[in-house]
Amino acid sequence: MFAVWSDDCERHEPAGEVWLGVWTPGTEVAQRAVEVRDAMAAHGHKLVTAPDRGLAPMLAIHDERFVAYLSTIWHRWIEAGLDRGQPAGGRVVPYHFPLRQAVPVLRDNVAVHAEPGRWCIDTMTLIGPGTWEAARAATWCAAEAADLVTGGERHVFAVTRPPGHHAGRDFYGGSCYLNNAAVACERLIAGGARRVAIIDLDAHHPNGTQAIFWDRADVLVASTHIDPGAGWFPHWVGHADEHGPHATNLNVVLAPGTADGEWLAAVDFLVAAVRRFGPDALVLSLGVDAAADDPESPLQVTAAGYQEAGAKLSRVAPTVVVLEGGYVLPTLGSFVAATLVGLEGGE
Ligand code: SP5
Ligand code: ZN
Repeated sequence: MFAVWSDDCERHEPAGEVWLGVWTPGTEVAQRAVEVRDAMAAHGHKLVTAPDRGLAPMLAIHDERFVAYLSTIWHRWIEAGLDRGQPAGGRVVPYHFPLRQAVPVLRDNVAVHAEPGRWCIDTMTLIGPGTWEAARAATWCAAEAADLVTGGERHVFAVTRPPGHHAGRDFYGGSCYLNNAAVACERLIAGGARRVAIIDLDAHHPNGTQAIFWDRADVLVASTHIDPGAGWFPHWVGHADEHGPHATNLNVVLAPGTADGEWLAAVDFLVAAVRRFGPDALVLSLGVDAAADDPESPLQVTAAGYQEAGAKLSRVAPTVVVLEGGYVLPTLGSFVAATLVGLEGGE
């Protein structure tokens, strides 16, 4: 299948994550995209470069002022001298959060160093010199993949990095800035799909994707993930009782330690719901951080499990696959490749 790629996706270097007040090494590194791209080439997939589409794909999803913030904040951070004492290049880190119950009016004229808290949900998702260019290019990959599917391809993979499923219409976090799956979904609809389903296999709940499509009757968001109630990101959201006003949101939560058998049963449940929904197209948010040795989740899924999940999805509808999480560099590419083998082989 085609694997859509952009060199710009390597330009984002998080240089760390501020977690529980400590500057820890970042997990969402540029090498992830390189590993996945190389695995695609090794498995005979056809690499194509995403063309520059400017802001149009992201503006079909994201708030204009949010996009203005993302596109300018790193330069303004540097101009304000806020990189003093930071890693080379400087990184935008929020420190103050205007919670609903604390702030009567969200004003525009705050200090540059106060702005990030308006848009960012955590302290782990830093913005540096190439972050904007990489996140923008990932939306180009997603849009190009969607248009290839609209043009008749059965399955297309977009090597989207940074990932996107934790980013909402006007917020970012969880190593995500712009929601690539949502961009692909909206492009499929623009191309004629009347109903689209998004299946998310990342170990974490897709809080951004859920929020974007919460009140949409024409988009089903179905995810299985580590139970946020068991202590895992995104903590406040992703529970089983979150269905949305049209019952087009489905969360299947999993206990720590869940392995192939139960995980695949959850995938079966999602696939059955998607079939009942009857979509014209599918977006697969493929995070492979449910892998047994992934440090970011306690799920215990094997590469064979991912391949089986791919096979279960192969006959559902024409599919855009976007990359979400997955942090074990030596095996990341093989998990993605295995899923795509299942997806194509199940036909
Ligand atoms: C796209 C995706 O998979 N995002 C994952 C976001 C979850 N991050 C939670 C981080 C919790 C602490 N991780 C410790 C690593 C320290 N570097
Ligand atoms: Zn994840």
